[in-house]
Amino acid sequence: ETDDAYVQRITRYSDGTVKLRNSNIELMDQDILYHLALGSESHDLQEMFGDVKFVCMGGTPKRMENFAHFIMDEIGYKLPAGTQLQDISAYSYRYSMYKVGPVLCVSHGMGTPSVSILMHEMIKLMYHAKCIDPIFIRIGTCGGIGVEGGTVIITEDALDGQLRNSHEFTILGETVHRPAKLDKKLARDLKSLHSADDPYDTIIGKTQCTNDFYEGQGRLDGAFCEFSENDKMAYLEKLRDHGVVNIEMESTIFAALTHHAGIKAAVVCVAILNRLNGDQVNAPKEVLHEWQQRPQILVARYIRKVLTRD
Ligand code: R2B
Ligand code: URA
Repeated sequence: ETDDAYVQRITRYSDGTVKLRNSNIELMDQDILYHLALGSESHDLQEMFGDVKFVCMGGTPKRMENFAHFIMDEIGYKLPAGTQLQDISAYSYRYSMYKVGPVLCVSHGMGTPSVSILMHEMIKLMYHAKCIDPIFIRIGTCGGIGVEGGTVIITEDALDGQLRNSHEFTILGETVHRPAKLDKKLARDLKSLHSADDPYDTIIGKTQCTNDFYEGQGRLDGAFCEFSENDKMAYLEKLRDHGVVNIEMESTIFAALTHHAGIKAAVVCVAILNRLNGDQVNAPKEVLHEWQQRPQILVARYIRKVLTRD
């Protein structure tokens, strides 16, 4: 049995619903998803979320609210008469979550700890709600390496700060690595939905995930910098020669936890600058806004395609 077949076997019931790799949860009389402001006893999670097929995550609450409105138009979903789109996790004051039929749109904040907490609770939500084979997609921003601003980048492999294709956890004081694997076919399917009419490129490549935006990404413009511009350029060129096309801050944890849960996942980011040309994000806000719609457009095409096929 391959590693992937093993993960599939232990993470799915025979009807395709999500099975947890933690038997403690089924023994508890209730499970509080604290950072989502939801609970397995306080809410009928199956009724609320049982039809979810796609979980789309991105950094900011506003972007995910916009995406929710956008995907509603794209899939032609109508909210029940007299209702409005509402932030389901508003009272967590942590993350925000919008549901548009089979699509859940959730903000994940910045960096590994924020995404890690959310992923635990989202995976448990999929379990409590008895969702069938959900797909998780991160739509984000990134710094390109030798890639122009506005380019859409689909992650093929997520690498950590030391270029390892895994995420390093510290659990009970011990170091544990879990593979940061994403679904290769999902990445190809997404790439195939780039249109020849799109006035920008959509590429697949390796993504480096760091724990910081400034020194951790080799920037010269943080509050501190103890390396030279030559050191920085040599490092970025080393990344590029290794096949790294972008840097962001969530891909390894996102890939590691979805893979561990047997959930198909993809990361689609837009480059908001080319790091070989500088460090500051100086594109006008209208331009940045338009760029950030590009991953959403690609993911909407994918969701539409799957929904019309099924
Ligand atoms: C991309 O953008 C954020 C930093 O500006 C971070 O969350 C990321 O991965
Ligand atoms: N997000 C990052 O993490 N880095 C960048 O350079 C841009 C966006």
